[in-house]
Amino acid sequence: MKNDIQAVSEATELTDGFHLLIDALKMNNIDTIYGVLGIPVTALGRLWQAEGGHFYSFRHEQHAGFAASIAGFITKKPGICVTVSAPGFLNGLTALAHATTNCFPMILMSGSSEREIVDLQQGDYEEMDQLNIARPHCKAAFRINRAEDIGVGIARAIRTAVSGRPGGVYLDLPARLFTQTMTVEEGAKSLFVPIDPAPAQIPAPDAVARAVDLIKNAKKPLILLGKGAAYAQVDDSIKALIEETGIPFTPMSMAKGLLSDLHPQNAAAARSFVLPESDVVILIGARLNWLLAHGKGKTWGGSKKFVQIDIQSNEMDSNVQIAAPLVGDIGSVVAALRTGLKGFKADATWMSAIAERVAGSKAKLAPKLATATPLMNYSNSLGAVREVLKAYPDISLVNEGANALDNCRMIVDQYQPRKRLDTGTWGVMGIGMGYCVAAATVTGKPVVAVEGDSAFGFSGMEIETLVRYNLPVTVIVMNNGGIYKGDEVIAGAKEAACTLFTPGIRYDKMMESFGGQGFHATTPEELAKFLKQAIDSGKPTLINAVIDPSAGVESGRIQGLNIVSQVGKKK
Ligand code: OXK
Ligand code: ADP
Ligand code: MG
Repeated sequence: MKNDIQAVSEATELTDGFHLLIDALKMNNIDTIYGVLGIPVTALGRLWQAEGGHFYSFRHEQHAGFAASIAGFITKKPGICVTVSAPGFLNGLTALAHATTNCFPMILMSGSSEREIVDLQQGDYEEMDQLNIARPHCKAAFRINRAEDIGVGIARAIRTAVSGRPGGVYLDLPARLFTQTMTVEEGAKSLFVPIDPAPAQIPAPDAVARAVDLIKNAKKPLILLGKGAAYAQVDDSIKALIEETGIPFTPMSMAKGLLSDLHPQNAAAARSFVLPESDVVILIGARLNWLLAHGKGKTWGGSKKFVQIDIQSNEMDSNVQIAAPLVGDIGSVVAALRTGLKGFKADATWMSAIAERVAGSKAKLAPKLATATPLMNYSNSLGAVREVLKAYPDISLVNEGANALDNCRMIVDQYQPRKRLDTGTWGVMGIGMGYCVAAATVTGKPVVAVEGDSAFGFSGMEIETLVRYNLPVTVIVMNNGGIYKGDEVIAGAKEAACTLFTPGIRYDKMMESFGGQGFHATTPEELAKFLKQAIDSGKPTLINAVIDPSAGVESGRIQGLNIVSQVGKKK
C-alpha cells in the first residue's frame, strides 16, 4: 500500500508525449523502429533506445521505410518508421505507398509543423500539410494533437495497419505533442492494447459450398499462391490443402517457399502451360493484377473459372468475373475448403502432364546454369548462387533489378516461406538494403541480396548501415555496367548512353571502405566460394559479380511493357 507522500508524489510525477508514445509502442509488443532522426524527433530516438528499444538509423528515410514495410510482411506486426517533417516525411512516403500497394502492415510516424501555422501557410520550418499529402497514398492517416490521445492513436494505427487487407498507416505527430505533460497516473490510464486487432474473417457457408462444387467438377484445377498466402502464416494448412487434393500449384514470387520449389506438385516451371490449360484457378492471396495479365488474354487462353480467396471483398471482379468469391481470411477459408474437399483428389493425369513439362523446362535450363562463358552471365552466375544456397534453406533472399530479378526468381529455389523478399507488386527499385536490414534484424539469420547494379544504386549508401550494425548480410551486385545491359551505344548522343554506368567499377571497394568485407568475382566458381565464405563469416559483405555487359534483355521478362517511338529519331 503506497503511503500518502508516495501517492502524492506519483500523482504529481509527470510523463510527456515522448514517454507516452514509447510506452504505447512497448505495450503493443513493438520493439523496433527504423528511421532517420532530426527535428523534432531526435529526442524520441534517444529516449526509445534508453528504454531498451531497438532503433536502426538509416542514411535515407526511404530505406528505413522499406525496412519497416517488409518487417510488417514477415512478422504481421506493423513495421515502424520514424522521420522528421516535410522532406523526411516525403522520403518515407514512397515506402508507405509501397507497403499499402503490397498489403504490408506499416506505420510511418513523422514529426510535423503546428496546424495553426500550416493551415495559414505562414512558413514554418519544414512546413508541409503532411496529413493531407499522405492520405491518398496509404490505408489511413491520422494526426495526434493531444498527449492524452496517444494511446488511442497508436491503437487505431495498429488496428488499421493489420486488420482486413494489411497496409500502411500515416501518423502525424506535431512537435508540440511531444512536450505536453500529464501525471504518470493519467498517462497510464490513457494507454491500452487493442483487442484482437486482426480478427478472423469467416467465409459464408454458401460461398464455400459454391467453391467446393466448382473445384470438384474441375478437370484441370490449379492453385495460385500469392504473397497474401505467405503473409497469412497458415503454412501447414495450405500445404495440407494442396497435398490432400493433389491439385498442382504455382507460387507468385513472394509466395515461393510456402511449399518448397522442389515440391512434386509445384508447377512453376510450366507456368505458360498451366495458366492457359487449367479450367478452374484457385487464387489464394493473389490479385489478378498486371503480374497475372489481369486474368485475361493469351496468358490465360480460353474460358477460365476463378475461385478467389481474399480478405478484401471488393478485390473480387477487379479484372474479370470471379465465379466463386470467397471473402475471408486465408486461414479460415482454407480450413473450410479442406473440410468441403475431404476425399476429393484432382485427376492424376493432369498433374503428370504438368510434371512432364516441369522436367522438360528444368532439363532445358540445367545446362545453361553450368556452362562456362568468358564473362559470367545471369544463368551461370545465378546457377552458382543456387547451388550454394541449397545448403542454407533458412536464408532470407532479397532480390531486385530487371534481369537480376527475373533470372534469380526462376533459378534460385526457395525452401521456406517468407524468405524471398523482392520488388513485389509495384516492381519498385530500391528495396534492397532496407529489406536486408529488416530481414537480418527480424529473423536474426543470414541474408543474401541479389541486386542488379542499377537497383543497388538506389540504396547503396545503406551498406554503411549494414556495417554499423554488423549485420550478417551478403550483397551480390550483378555488375553488368548499366540498366538492363552495359553495352548500349546511341548514335548522336553527346554523353555516354543514358542506360550506362561507369564500366568496371568496384562496389566491393565501397564496402571495404566502410569496414565490411569486399570480394570481386569474375567466375561462377569465385562467386560460389566468396558467397559461402561470406555467409559463414556472418559479416556484412559485398561481392562485386562481374556480368557480361551484353548479357540480359531490356526489362527482363517484362520487356513487352517497354514502349518505343513509332516515328523514330526526328530528321
Ligand atoms: C520457372 N521457370 C522455370 C523454373 N521456374 N524453368 C525451369 N526451371 C525452373 N525452376 C520458367 C517458367 O515456366 C517460365 O517459362 C519462366 O521460367 C519464367 O517464370 P516466371 O514465373 O518468372 O514467369 P513469367 O512469365 O516471367 O511471369 C510473369 C511475371 C514475372 C510478370 C509474373 O515476369 C514477374 O514477376 N516480373 C516482375 C518484373 C518486375 O517487377 N520488374 C521490375 C524491374 S523492370 P515459361 O516458358 O513457362 O513461360 C524495370 O524496372 O523499368 O524495366 C524496368
Ligand atoms: P501477389 O502479388 O503475390 O500475387 P498480391 O499482393 O497481388 O499478391 O495479393 C495479395 C492479396 O492477399 C491482397 O489482395 C490481400 O487483400 C490479400 N491478403 C493479404 N493477407 C490476407 C489474409 N490473411 N487473408 C486473406 N487475404 C489476404
Ligand atoms: Mg545492370
